[in-house]
Amino acid sequence: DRNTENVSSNILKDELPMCPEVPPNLGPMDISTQIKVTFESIISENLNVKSGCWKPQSCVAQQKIAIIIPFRDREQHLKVWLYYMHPFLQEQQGNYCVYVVEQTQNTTFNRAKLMNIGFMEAGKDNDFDCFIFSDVDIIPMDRRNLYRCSKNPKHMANSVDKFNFQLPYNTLFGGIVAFSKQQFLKVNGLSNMFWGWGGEDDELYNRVVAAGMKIERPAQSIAKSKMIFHLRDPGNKGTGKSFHLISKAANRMSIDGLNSLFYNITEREEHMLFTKITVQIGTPE
Ligand code: UDH
Repeated sequence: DRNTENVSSNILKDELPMCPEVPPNLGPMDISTQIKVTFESIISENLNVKSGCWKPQSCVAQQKIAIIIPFRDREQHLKVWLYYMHPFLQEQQGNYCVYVVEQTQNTTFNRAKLMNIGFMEAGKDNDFDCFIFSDVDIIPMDRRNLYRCSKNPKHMANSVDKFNFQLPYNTLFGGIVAFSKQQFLKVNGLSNMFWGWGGEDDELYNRVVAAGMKIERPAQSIAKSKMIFHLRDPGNKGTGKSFHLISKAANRMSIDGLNSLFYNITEREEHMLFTKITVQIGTPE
């Protein structure tokens, strides 16, 4: 009967071991950012992914991870990302869901706001422990670069081909960052005030420091990643006005961020390979 069924499935669950902290057999991989793939072909190779989510069957993952991608009009990049990242995250035995947060057309892009929205919306679906915010155009080249949260916020794009695999400056905190739920709440998310390209990542770095945390980075030898070549998108011009905002991060942190976030969801799509949340986020004041 149903009761016995429940009991036996609980026993089965209890018997699963925890997944190891470092999954076995990880190493470098070959990637080409120029591949042409279709959603159909990616789905056919990832039949166990449902609404962008997957978890290991042989062990219990230590963290529940939401991957958040700020997005607009980069479908080709998204396909390349999904093609490589679903198998990558599965090799790492991650319990994860992918969220694509799409800004509606015709307004200036605001990457930080989309990241905040991803955090809020994913948090309504599940009790995620860990949030990894990734640009759609960065693909790691080594599976040892673990998509996991750590004791401190983690910057994971510290060795990108575009910058000759070097860190261009010490406080760089862009591309891919990982925050536990508590860490992200502690900095009140990102500022909502950065419209157009640049600055929001530097401001986030200052928030982390102002909140008394340090940042971590993986060893550069395993953090190598490729950026898909592209030109600056229309609607994402740098304003050059961010310097003042960046330097005053500590003062604004408590009033500008998750607790001052307004948006309007216009669509939610449960794609096999991701959940897409389309939002109106307004325009610069
Ligand atoms: N993004 C979009 N659509 C846009 C703008 C940005 O999806 O229209 C997202 C996407 O996830 C992207 C991220 O925001 O990866 C960061 O934006 P970006 O790729 O423009 O910024 P990045 O600093 O690149 O990575 C700047 C390259 C400018 C090209 C200059 C060529 N010399």
